[in-house]
Amino acid sequence: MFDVLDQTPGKLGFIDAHGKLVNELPDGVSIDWLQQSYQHMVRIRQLDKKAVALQRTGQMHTYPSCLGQEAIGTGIGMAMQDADVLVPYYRDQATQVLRGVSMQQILQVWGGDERGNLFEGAAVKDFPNCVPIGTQMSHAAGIAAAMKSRGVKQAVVANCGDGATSRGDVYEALNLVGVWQLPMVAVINNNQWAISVPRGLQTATATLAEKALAVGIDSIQIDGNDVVAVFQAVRNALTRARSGKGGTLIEAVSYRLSDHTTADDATRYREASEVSQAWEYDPVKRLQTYLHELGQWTPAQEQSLLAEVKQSIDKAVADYLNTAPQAADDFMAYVFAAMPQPLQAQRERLLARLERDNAAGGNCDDS
Ligand SMILES: Cc1ncc(C[n+]2csc(CCOP(=O)(O)OP(=O)(O)O)c2C)c(N)n1
Repeated sequence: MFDVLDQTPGKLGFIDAHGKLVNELPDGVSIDWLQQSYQHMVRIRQLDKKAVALQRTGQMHTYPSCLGQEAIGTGIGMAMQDADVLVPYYRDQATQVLRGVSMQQILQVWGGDERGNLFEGAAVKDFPNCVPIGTQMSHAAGIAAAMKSRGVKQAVVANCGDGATSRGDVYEALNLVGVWQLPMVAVINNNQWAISVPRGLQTATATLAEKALAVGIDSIQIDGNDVVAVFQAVRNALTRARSGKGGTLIEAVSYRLSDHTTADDATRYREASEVSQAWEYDPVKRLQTYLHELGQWTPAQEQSLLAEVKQSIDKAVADYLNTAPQAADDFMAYVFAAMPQPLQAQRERLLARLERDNAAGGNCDDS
C-alpha cells in the first residue's frame, strides 16, 4: 500500500529525500530561487501550524492543513505568471500566498468570512477556494475555453486531490481539455488519502498520471515533495498551454502528513509507522539539507527567518481576529447580479429578525 513515495523510476525529481541532487537543476533554478522557495515553504508551514492552533482554541472553523504539501503549492506558484489563473482547491495555501493573497485573507476564509475570498489587494484574478470535490476542474476548463476563444496567451492551473480523480467532474473537465486542446494545467495532489479512503481503493490504475491517456492529453508523474520538480513540470506545461499546444495532467506524488481537516482524526484509520515513514520525505527538510550542505543556509539564517515569519503571522492573526464581522446577509450577495424577488424577500425577513433579536438582547427567537 504505502510504496508510492519511494523513488519510482521515471518520476521526475531533482532533489531527493536525503537532500541530494539526482538530476541537473533546470534553467532558472539558482541558489537565490532555492532559498526563496525554501523560505516560502517555511512561512506556509508556520502559518498552517498557527491555523490549526487557532481552530483548537475556538478561533477558527474547520481547517484543511497543507502540512507536507508545501512543495506542490510553492512550485506551482513559482511557475505561474500573473496573467495565468489559479482555480484552487482547499490545500493551495502556498500557491495563493505567492499569488498575492494575504495570510490574513487565508485565515479569514477558514474563519468562515467569505470576504477573504475576494482577495482584495492581490494583483491576480484567481478563483475562490473550492470545497466541493473536483468541481473546480470544470470551472477551470470553462475559463481555459474562454482564453482559447479570445486568443490570449494565458493558461489556467487547477488542482485537486487523488480522491477527486474518482469524480465525474474531473473526467469531464479533462475530456474537454483534450478534445478542445485547452490551455489548462491540471495538477493532482496525490497525498495518498481521501479522508479515510486510501489511494489503492480509489482507482485500479497504477498511476494517476495515466488517466490522461483516456482523454488524449500529455501527462507526467513527479515527486511532489521536490519543489524543483513541481516548478519544472508546471512551467513546461504552462509554456505548452500558452503556445496553443493544449493541456497537461501532472500527478504530484506526496503524502498528507496532517489529519484530513481539524474535524478528522487520522489515527483511527492510518498506521503511525506509515506517517513516520512519510516524514522521511519531508519537502521542507530536504531542501534545507541541500542548501545547508552547499553552505547556502545556516542556523543563523534559519533563526532570523523563523523570527521574521513569526512576526508576520502574528500580525496576520491580529488583523484576522480584529476584523469587524461580516454583515449577516452578505452570503446572499454574490450569486446573482440582480437579486431575484424571492431572495430579496428572504433577505428582508432575515434582517427584520436580526433587528428583533438584537432588540430582545441578542436572544435568538426560533418561532
Ligand atoms: C462533491 C463532494 N463530495 C464529498 C465531499 C466530502 N469530502 C470532503 S474532502 C473529501 C475527500 C477528498 O480527498 P482528495 O480529493 O484525495 O483530497 P485531499 O483532501 O486528500 O487533499 C470528501 C469526500 C465534498 N466536499 N464534496
